[in-house]
Amino acid sequence: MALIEKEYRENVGIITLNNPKKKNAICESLANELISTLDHFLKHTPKVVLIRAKAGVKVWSAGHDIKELKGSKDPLEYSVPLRRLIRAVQKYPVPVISMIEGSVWGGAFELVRSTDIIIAGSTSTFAITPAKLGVPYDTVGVMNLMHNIATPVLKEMLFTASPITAKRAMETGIINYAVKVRELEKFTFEIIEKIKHNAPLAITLLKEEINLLSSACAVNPSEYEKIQAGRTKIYNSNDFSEGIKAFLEKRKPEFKGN
Ligand code: LCV
Ligand code: LCV
Repeated sequence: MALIEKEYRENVGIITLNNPKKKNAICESLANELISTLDHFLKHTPKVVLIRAKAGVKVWSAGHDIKELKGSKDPLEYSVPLRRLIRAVQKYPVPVISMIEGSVWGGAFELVRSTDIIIAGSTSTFAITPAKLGVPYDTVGVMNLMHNIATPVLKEMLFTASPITAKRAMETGIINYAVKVRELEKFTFEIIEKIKHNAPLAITLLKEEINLLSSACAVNPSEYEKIQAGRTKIYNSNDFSEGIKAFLEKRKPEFKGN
C-alpha cells in the first residue's frame, strides 16, 4: 500500500505523506518511497518539489518510526533510512519545499529542516525528541539542526523535547513563514511560482554551494571518535531501551542514567 501520493504538475513534483494510521511516522518503507519518488521526478526535470501531508492532518509526521528503533543498534548511523532520505533531500538538484500542517516530531523535524524552504500553518508545532526517548543523536543530525537555529533555542528544544509553535519557529528563523492554515496552500504555490521562473542552473548551483559551505567544519578526529564512543555507550544503554519500551507501553520512561 503506498504510503505517499505523488503528482507532477507544471514542473512541480508534489509528494503527499499519507500513512494516517501511523501518523506519517518515517518507517523504512516510507523513507524508501520518498527517495524513489524524488528520483522518479528527476525524469521530468522539475523546477521545484513540494513535500506536504493531507490537508487537515493533526500530525504532519510523528517522526522516526519508534517501532523500528532497537536497543543496542545505532538508530542514526549513515545508512539508516532516515539518514538516506535526508541526504537525498539535501543533495536534490532543485529546491525542496516543505508545506506543514499539523505537528512535526523528532526525525521529521530534521527532515523538514533539511528541506530548503519551510512554510507552516500557524497552528503547527515542531519538536525534536532524542532526550525524550534517550536517543544518542548523531553529529550529522545535530549539524543539520544547528543550521541557523540560534544555539540557545536549539538547546531549549533538544533539552526540553517540547514542541514550539510555528509563530516561535518563524520568529527565531527556524521556518520561513507561519500563515493561516486556510491560506497555506495558496501562499506556498505563490512562492513556488516565483522560483519556477528563475534560472534553474543558477538555483541548483546556489543550493549546492549553501549545503557545502554550511556543512563545512573542521573536527579533531580524536574528539570525533570520543563522541562516537559516547554514542555507542548510549545506544547500548538501559536508558535507550527504556525510552523505546516506555513509548510502546504508553507510559512515561524512567531514565536512570545508565
Ligand atoms: C511509531 C507511532 C509513532 C512513532 N513511531 O495518536 O528525534 S528522535 O531522536 O527522537 C527520533 C528517534 C524520532 O524521531 O523519534 C520519534 C519521535 N516522535 C515522537 O516523540 C512522537 C510520538 N508520537 C506521539 O507523541 C503521538 O503519537 C502524537 C502526538 C504524534 C499523536 O498522538 P495521537 O494521540 O493523535 P497516538 O499516540 O494514539 O498514535 C496513533 C498510533 O500511531 C503510533 C502510536 O503508537 C499509535 O499506535 P497504536 O494505534 O498501535 O497504539 N505512533 C505514533 N507515533 N513515532 N508509531
Ligand atoms: C545595467 C541597468 C541596471 C543594471 N545594469 O528604471 O546578484 S546578481 O548575480 O544578479 C548580479 C549579477 C547583479 O547584481 O545583477 C544585477 C541585478 N539587478 C537587478 O536585477 C535590478 C535590475 N534593474 C531593475 O530592476 C530596474 O532598473 C530598477 C527596479 C532598479 C529601477 O527601475 P526603473 O524603472 O526605475 P529602469 O529599469 O528604466 O532603468 C533605468 C536604466 O538603467 C538601466 C536600465 O536598463 C535602464 O536603461 P535604459 O534607460 O537604457 O533603458 N539599468 C537598471 N539596472 N543592474 N543597467
